[in-house]
Amino acid sequence: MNAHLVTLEHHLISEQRRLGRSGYFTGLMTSIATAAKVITREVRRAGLTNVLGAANSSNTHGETQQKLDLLANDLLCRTVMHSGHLCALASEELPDLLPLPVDEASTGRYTLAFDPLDGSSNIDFNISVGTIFSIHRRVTTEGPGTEEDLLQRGSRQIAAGYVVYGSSTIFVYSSGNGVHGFTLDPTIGEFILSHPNIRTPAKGRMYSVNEGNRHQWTPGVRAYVDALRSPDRVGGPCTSRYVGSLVADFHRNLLKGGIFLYPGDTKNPNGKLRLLYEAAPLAFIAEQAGGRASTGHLPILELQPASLHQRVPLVIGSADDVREAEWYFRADETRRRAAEHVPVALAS
Ligand code: P6P
Repeated sequence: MNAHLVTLEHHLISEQRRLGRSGYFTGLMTSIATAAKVITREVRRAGLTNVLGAANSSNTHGETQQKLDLLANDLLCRTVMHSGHLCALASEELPDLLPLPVDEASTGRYTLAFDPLDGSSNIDFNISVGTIFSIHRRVTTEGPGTEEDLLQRGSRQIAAGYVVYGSSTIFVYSSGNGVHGFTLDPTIGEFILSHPNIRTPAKGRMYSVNEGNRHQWTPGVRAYVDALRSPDRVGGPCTSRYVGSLVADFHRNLLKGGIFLYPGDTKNPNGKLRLLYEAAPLAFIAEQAGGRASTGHLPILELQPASLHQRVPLVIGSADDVREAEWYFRADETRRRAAEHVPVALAS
């Protein structure tokens, strides 16, 4: 029996009071939660309305956009862009910054970057999808926000979170004071605190990677995954779980323990996932929950973004598992430097 009912709004206001924050941040988060409720409705009805399947368009990455991608993007943009809290906004579905009304963009204190519907290619098959978002405080002091306000290190996020549209809709966020999960009660339209203070286990028994890319992996990645699968591993071989929907894989590993990898490989050295609105917000959540997130070599939260849609390799989840992966990946770095005749001992 739930001792007392804590809604997302109540939690945000408590955080606001505790941190002595303005209501602007609370207002922005409430707008995101409202969009998540509407996206939930559209995802749940997708098979009954004409929103399944691909739109006849592709995004800046050349990926075919799904109708629900565009709908979710439009919902999020319309919900937050008139909130008065944003100076700049970026979306996976938009090639550049979304121009905001000048008066809003000039006074807005925050930036928002999001992937409106991650994993959307799975929608037609009723597989979980998700929304991922990242919030920074603006750095420019006047006028509409610019890319400079968005291209900040993940360690400077003031909040990040995701929504997973699965068997239920769960809103997970952190504003730097732990990670908290809220389950949508559709009968009252409220997100109710269901996962307070999420802590991810130091080590898990599950790994998530697309093993179809094995032929492109570097030796270190291959050696690590082989170690996970080995019958000689302490505790026996790990279990492979790969949904193909980042938020679903990440959320399961966050709660149960485990590791998600989308490494760079010989075909895509920077992997597939985007830094600004996928890797950085999930890294913030992972590390707030006691986990770890890196490229396999460098901490995700310390990377300085160079562009809105920059891709990065991602190794994220239980801290001990990520450290073990980094140890194997370091062999790749050693080989690379040896090939460049840079003695590792002398390298930075
Ligand atoms: P692959 C979905 O398209 C996505 O961006 C993530 O949600 C998911 O983890 C990944 O791509 C799956 O990519 O190449 O394994 O199909």
